[in-house]
This record gives sequence, C-alpha cells and structure tokens, in this order.
Amino acid sequence: MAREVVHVIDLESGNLRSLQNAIEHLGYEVEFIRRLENGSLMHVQKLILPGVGNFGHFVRELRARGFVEPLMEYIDSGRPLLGICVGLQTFFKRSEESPEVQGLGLVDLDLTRFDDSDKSVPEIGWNCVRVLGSEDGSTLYAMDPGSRFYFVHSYAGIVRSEDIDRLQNEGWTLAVATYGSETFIAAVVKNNIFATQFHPEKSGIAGLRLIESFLKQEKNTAIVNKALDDVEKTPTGLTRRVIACLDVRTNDNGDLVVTKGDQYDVREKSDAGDVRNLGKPVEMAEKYYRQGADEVTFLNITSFRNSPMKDAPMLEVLRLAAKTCFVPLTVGGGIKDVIDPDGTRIPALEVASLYFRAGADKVSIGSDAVSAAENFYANGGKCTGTTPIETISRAYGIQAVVISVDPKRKYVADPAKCKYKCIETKVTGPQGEKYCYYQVTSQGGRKVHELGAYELCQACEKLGAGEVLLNCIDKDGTNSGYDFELINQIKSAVSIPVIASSGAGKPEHFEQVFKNTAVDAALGAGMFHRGEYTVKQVKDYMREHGLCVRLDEH
Ligand code: 1PR
Repeated sequence: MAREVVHVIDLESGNLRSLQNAIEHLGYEVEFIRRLENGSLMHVQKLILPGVGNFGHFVRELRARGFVEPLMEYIDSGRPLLGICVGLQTFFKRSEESPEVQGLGLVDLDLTRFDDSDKSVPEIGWNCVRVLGSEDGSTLYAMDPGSRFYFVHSYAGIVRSEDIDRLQNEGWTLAVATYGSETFIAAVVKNNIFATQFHPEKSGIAGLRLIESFLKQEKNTAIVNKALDDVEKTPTGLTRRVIACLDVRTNDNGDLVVTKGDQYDVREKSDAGDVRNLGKPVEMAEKYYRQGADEVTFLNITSFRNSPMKDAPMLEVLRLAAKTCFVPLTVGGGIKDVIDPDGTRIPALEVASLYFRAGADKVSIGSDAVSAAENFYANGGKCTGTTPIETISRAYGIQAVVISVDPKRKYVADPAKCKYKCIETKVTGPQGEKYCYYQVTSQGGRKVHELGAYELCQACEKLGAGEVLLNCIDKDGTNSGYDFELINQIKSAVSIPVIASSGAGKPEHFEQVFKNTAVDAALGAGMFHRGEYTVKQVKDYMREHGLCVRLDEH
C-alpha cells in the first residue's frame, strides 16, 4: 500500500533530515517543498513548517520563495498544519531578533530574548509543557504533563497572565513552559493550526508520539506520562542533561571505530600500541539513545589530518545515526575552512552544511575556535565576521555552534604575573603552587597556545558560539570525576550553556557535578563504552539522589 505523503516546507536553513526520519519512522512518506513562486499548496493534505536559525532570515526566505499567500490559503482551507520552532515563531507578529521583519501575525504577540541574568541563553535542553485548560485524563496532541520535550532557542513568546487571557479569548489553546523565571509559549493550537516551540523530532519517544498524533489528527490524547510530584524543581526548569560522547577515528585497518583515550592518548598500552577499538559508532549511538541519552556527540578526533572528502564516512555515520536516534546529535572535528588536495577551498560553512543536511543539529568547533579567539584578541577584541563560528552561527543560529575546549591545568606561582585569569585551587601544584589557569590546546592537545580557557570562551561567545563543550585533558579517561574548579571558572566567564566533560567514571560523578556546579549538562564517554555503566543506570542513580532527569519510555 502506498504510504501517505506529508509535505514539509524546506527553506534549507538547518537539519530537516531528522524530521524526515521521524515521519518515515511513523510510516509516512515525506515530500519537501523548497519554493512556490506562482505555485500553490492545493495538492497538500498535511503540511509541516519546521524552522531553525534566525527569525528574520527564515521569514524573509518564506516570503521570497512565495510561500506566504499559499500558506494563508492553506490555513483557511482547514487542512492540518504543524509549525516547529522558528516555524511557530513565524506565526507571531515580530521578534526582537530581527525587529525589521514582520511575522505572519496570526498570534498577537512579540518574541523577546530570554533574560540571561539568572540562566544560560539559549535555552538548550528538556523542559515540560503545561497545556492550559485541558481536561483531567486527556491532553492535546500527546503533550503529556510528565513528558519532556527538547527546546533550543534564545527568543520566545514570553507571556504574562494578561497575554494568556487575551490569546485564549482570541481562540488559541496554549501550552506554556517556564525557563528560569520566564513563562513562554511552548505550543499553540487553533482549529487546524498546531505549532510547537520545541522540536518533537528531537524529543525521543514523547516527540514521536506527538508527531504521530498530529499526523493522525488525534487532537485529544490520553495521558501516558503523568507529572510526578517528587521530582526536583531545577532552577531553570530543565532536566539535568546527560550526553554520551563518541570519539571516532579510523583505526590502523582503515575502519571507523569508537575509541577512547587516557588524557587524549588513544593507543593501547599492549597490542603493539593499536588504536583502542570500543565499537561501531552508529550502533553505539543507537544503544545510548535507547538507554536514554539526552544527546549524542560524535567527535572525529583525527580530523586535523583529513580533508572533508576523507571525512565522508562521518557524514554517513550522521546519516545513519539520525535514522534511529531521535535526540539532538552534535558532530565535531574538522569544522573549518579546508583546502582539498586539488586546491579547492571549501569554506567551513559548507562543511557544516553537509553535516546539518546529514542529520546533525550542532557542529562543534575545536582547533579553529582557538585561532578565531587568538585573532579576535589580536584584532583588539573585534569580530571580523569571517570566522567559521561567525559564518555558521549567522546562517544556522548560535544554538547550532558548540565550541569544544581542550584545556590543561597550568600552575602559576604568582597570579598577578599571569596574563590569564587564574583561580585559587584546592589541588596544589608540584611546587606547592596555590594558583592555576587552564591553558588552551588545539589539534587534540598536540599544540599548546598562549591563551587561557576563560579568555577563549569569552571570545567565542562574542563571536557567536552558542554552547561550550568543556573537556579537560588532565581529567580525560581518569574516571576520577569532573574538574569543578575549571567548570566554575568557565561558568563565570560566559552566559551560554556549558557542558562538563572528562573524568566521569561512575554515576556519583554526574550527581556531584550537578550538585557542586551550575553546569548545564554533563558528558560521559569511557564508562559507557567500556560497559561499566549504562546511561539509564546513571539517570536512575541521579533520580534516586534527588536530581530531575528525563526518563523516556523505551
Ligand atoms: O579540533 O575542531 O578538529 O575537533 C577535534 C575534536 O576532537 C575536539 O573536540 C577535541 O576535543 C577532540 N579530540 C581530539 N583528540 C582527541 C583525543 O582524545 N586524542 N578527544 C579528542 C577529545 C574528549 C572528550 C571525551 C571526554 C570524556 N575527547 O570528548 O569524550 O574527555 O571522556 P571520559 O568520560 O572517558 O573521561 P577540531
């Protein structure tokens, strides 16, 4: 039997592969519509308007490609429409992000930037949504009170009670979420229109249920996940995010394998020093998704040697992983301007675009972030607009650009004589030093730079990075827990989210990092790959020790 077709508007502004995969996983076929000059949406029965990135860019593209009028006609005809993220934002009047651009104005409200004085911005993570006015025992489009959905955005329809009353009087049914102290619109429903600020295609089983209920037009759904009273109320409202990280490289036989180093050394101490092989990247990613990982990160750790052509296997890894892992995927390694062996220059933006099209939601930039920060300071603290961080975040939004930092602790006798921001440390140095800073490295720790991690992160935030993946070479592979002093220093440097990485060896380490620092997410690698603990065991442990985690229904 032919599969029912779902049409998806594709303005070529981000990862739509995951949405396509989610819809296909549910048994439908996807057809993308990329422009519509003089065209119409008459043939379309079910339409999705997904969006990522910049509001102004998205709305301008929607107009330029001839979508606005046909879209309004489509809505008037009563056929079902689902807007996602910037797709939802398009229905609003305006956004502080691009004040010069008019939205479609269906929802009489403006979007504003979250206040970053009490929380990281963008909001990146899993939040719950409250459908206002729904009956006991049933909810709208599977937006269960106990389910968690994946949000990633800096601007939102922040509402006061009078806004809620007004919008409800205009016929909108609203679902709201609270981030820090700000309550905002998480979803709107009116007749045939349904739109979510969060990404259902990235929200695990809960998100798949939501997409399915939209496609089947089952508006009122029975509640499967009830809200639990005994769950920690986190300061932000987000769950404690747990990320599984796969360091990937080609082994000596030419196979792409997941490996894991000790302080970045990935060679076996025995077996003639072969590259440590811990499994196949796609299989392991799917395993961690099923165990409940909130995100999966792939780092191509030998990217500095390769051209993007040789990186093609990583694109395939992303393509395949995105078919079965319905949580955010990050890819790092080799995101930079590259000169191919034949002399062709491939800008970093193009390299990143290939990964987004393959199914990545974020790219992680390591070595190039260091060069960008060095140039930023050499340039008197000015942005040039040309670095990969800038070009990629301009095109895909800051939430799509992670910087991966590889710092190493450097002790100093006298902080007054050090150019970089020092901390007083509880772990004194070999000569009894009481102070240290964190020196930046690149190329997987091979190259040491005259730059501190504090200064690096501040420069990258100004350039347009949206998140920090904070490794620590001293801690990597040691199973001795995270470096809280480093994490606290970097949290004080930036207002974008920070992911703690390096040193996790047991579930207690995840509990401790969330209880002792204000970190936004924690990443583990070796302990999962060696099979010592599953992600589920970590989350169960965190939950038993009072931390709020997302537990999916696998
Ligand atoms: O410089 O943009 O091409 O990116 C290269 C990327 O590869 C960077 O993100 C860099 O951190 C990473 N990388 C390079 N060499 C290595 C190596 O191990 N030899 N891995 C490497 C970095 C660190 C973490 C690791 C945690 C957790 N790996 O990702 O997974 O430390 O480990 P643990 O929980 O087992 O302690 P570019």
